[in-house]
Amino acid sequence: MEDTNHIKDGWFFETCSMWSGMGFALEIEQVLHKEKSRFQQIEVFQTKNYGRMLALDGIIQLTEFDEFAYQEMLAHVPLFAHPHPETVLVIGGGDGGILREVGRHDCVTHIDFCEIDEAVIRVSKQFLPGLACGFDDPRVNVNIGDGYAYVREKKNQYDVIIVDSSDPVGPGEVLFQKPFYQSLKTALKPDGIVATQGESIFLHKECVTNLAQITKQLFVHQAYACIMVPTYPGGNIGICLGSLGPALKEPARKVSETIQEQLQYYTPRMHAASFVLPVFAHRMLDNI
Ligand code: SPM
Repeated sequence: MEDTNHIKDGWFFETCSMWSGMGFALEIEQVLHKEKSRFQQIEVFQTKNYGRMLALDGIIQLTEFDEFAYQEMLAHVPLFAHPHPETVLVIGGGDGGILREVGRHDCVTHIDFCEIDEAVIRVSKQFLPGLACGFDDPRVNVNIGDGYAYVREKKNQYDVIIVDSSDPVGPGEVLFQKPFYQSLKTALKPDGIVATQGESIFLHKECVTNLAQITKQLFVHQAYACIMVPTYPGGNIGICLGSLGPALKEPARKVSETIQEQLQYYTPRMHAASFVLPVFAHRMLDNI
């Protein structure tokens, strides 16, 4: 098997300063693709038991085994919390998984998409067709460039904005800061909702608290939802949500049978349940 920095004896090892002292490993059968784009190291592996896996700069972005949990929740929680979403912006997520989920909503008429690294889209189209099918939707308008620069030009345009970012190390750092959230707010319509990749309530307390503070300052409603994802560090990841109008913690629309039968994680009960947090999290987030 080809040698990469993160592979030893047929295992991929993920370590990161963001969850220092802890690591995660997946047994690998084959390196399917490896390239250095302008922005990052992109790798696709065939794992032994978890399908294909996409890693950026050595950090697992998704496995075919559990990607549905993250994509469904990051897309459907804000989209079902909104009573009638028509225009949607997706920033990041070059694999196309979030687009695939947004596309399930017939009421959505236009989806702007902005990804900084065209190579992630190209590689995903080649190796992850089950996610990259999101790009086949004629409502999707693809822009390659910096998401922050893109959204800064927009005013009063979107019902829902979804930010599927990598972690706040390197280029992604700006997406976890207040000026970016200010731009998201400006880009939303008066009753719009924003949902962003919100890291782990266990592992990234400072980051989660900071996002909660920012969204509390800028939005009418703010909330943090938890998602179980076995192949993310600690087995969980969160969504940070801000709303200028609708309440966030219950769906505002009926989930049609047609959509429900396509899903593997999201249900109206799971929507509400994802906001039920352990008591340490309430102590962290309730009075900031
Ligand atoms: N569409 C899938 C892209 C995934 N984007 C988020 C990846 C986060 C990876 N880091 C997880 C660390 C969790 N604390």
